[in-house]
Amino acid sequence: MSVNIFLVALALIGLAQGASFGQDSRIRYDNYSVYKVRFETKDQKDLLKQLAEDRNNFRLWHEAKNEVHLMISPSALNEFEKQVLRANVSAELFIENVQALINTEEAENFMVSRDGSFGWKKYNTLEEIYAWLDEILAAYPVITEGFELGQSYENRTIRGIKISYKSGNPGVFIESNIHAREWITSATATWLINEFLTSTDDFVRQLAESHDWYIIPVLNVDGFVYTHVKDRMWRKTRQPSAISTCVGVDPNRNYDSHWMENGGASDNPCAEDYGGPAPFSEPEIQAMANYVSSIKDKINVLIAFHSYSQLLLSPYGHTSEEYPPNFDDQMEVAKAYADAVESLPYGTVYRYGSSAGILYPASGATIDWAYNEQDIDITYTIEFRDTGRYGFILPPTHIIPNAEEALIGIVALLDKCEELGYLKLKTL
Ligand code: 0X9
Ligand code: ZN
Ligand code: ZN
Repeated sequence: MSVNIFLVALALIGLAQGASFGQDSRIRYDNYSVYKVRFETKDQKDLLKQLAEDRNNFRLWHEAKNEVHLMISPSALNEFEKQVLRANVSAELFIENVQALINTEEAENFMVSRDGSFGWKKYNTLEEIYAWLDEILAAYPVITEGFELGQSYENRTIRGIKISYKSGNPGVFIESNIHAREWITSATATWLINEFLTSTDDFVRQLAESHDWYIIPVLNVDGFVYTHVKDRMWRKTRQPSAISTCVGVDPNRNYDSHWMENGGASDNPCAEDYGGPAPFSEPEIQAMANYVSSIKDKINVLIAFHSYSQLLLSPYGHTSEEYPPNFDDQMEVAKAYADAVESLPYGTVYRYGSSAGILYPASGATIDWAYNEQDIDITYTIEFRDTGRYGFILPPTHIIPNAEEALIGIVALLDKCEELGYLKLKTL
């Protein structure tokens, strides 16, 4: 009896410690700031990217042709200021304290749901998303079908949903949350699923019913869980490296298409864009590739959701020397999306172009693999809101406006695809 009480007490202490350990062991970003740095020459860019290699103090949030967004630890601010002067570039403070944004986000999530219920006024955990998915599948058994891509490195199931109102529809595939910290992507994907099933708007019903949808709300499940329990700013997968203490691979550099070419990925396991020890080294990406291959004849359009910077990016990622044969069509399609989004009262502006053309070489990405190796002629990366004010920690009040933009954008994109002849059935 007393032994039992002792054991119960021990268990309770263990639980309490576990809980506080879980809390306290979260990686914090107190007084980490984010600067937007504009540059002109390659030397300036190289100097800045070299800074970012000191991973304890600098982290690259975003990179484009003429600017980088750098997160900087408080202790490295002096060094940063020195380098900015030395390189003669201009730096603008965007976020003063990353931890403050994370705290606000956490408080907002908690205020909206103390009970772990699902919704779009907050960001949901993987558990909440999967529980909601189960409800949706149960509520719409005829139109929907759940499927599994496979297991992640940490043995989580990667789940997807197919929505099909009738046979003979063109197929649209949506990949979401391949990058762990890009929470707005799964929030948007789940909102779209809900709209496709419940909306009473004619134009949404028309869109939903005339396409077959294959949607993966969270592809990088391990990384996503890790951003919720440990490090809000995590990007990669969670598979350890055999040659380094650094963990994870950039899953959007891991596909077997021009893998590691042209500096489009790093061979350093500590880098945020590490391509992995081999193509398809990540079980999540192998699973995704197997699934897409198995249904590629049914897929007309593939869209990968990312954040942030409000861009539509088309192939190629591995080179800007060459452009795909249907590049002009892709630009028309992108323009349709951008124009539609801008016409909403929010007035949000999206820019577009090829990935390597307007951003940087990025090889082994989903959309390039789908385009180059799977004969899917319209593939897009969409980088959602915002342009840096909040970056990855976009307040939940943006979820619905962002999702409305995605919806109207996708309507316009698919209308243009239809007009240009991209929605014909591939196998007859
Ligand atoms: O670098 C990436 O993987 C994407 N940007 S993000 O900030 N979300 O990490 C852009 C990928 C676009 N490039 C290709 N599709 N090749
Ligand atoms: Zn090649
Ligand atoms: Zn991304």
